[in-house]
Amino acid sequence: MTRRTAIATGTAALLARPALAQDATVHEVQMLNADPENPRTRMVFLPRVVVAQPGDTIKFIATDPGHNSESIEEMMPEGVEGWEGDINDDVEFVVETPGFYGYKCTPHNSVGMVGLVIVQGDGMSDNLEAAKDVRQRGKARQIWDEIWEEVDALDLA
Ligand SMILES: [Cu+2]
Repeated sequence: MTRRTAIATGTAALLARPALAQDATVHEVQMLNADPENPRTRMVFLPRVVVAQPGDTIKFIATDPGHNSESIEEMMPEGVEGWEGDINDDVEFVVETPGFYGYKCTPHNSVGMVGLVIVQGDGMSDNLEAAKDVRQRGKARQIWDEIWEEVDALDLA
């Protein structure tokens, strides 16, 4: 039993917290050397676009070796510090703030191993233009163009 659970037991005011945690979703994103459905597409996060709610967890899984997940500083909602996973390690991040969260695999950014988490809620679009305006290079630029097209096609209202 965790300390928080122990404290919450029998304390009515704190019982809302475990209930919230129960509703939260864990979104798994695999770090892969190739897309299983399209093996010619190398170095991918799968799925590369995740739509989440505040309180959800994004779990990056080191399915294949040689990858990590690191948030892109200029592509975080205001006030969000982000995350930096080590190579070959799973990393989890709990999203609290609505907005657009761009991230990359540090060694494979230039070959387009990037992804996006969208957290719905008030103020969601506040950093959308700023995230889109970040200058991308190489294959990453092409992949971000595809991702933003995907975002435009989603009904996120
Ligand atoms: Cu990688």
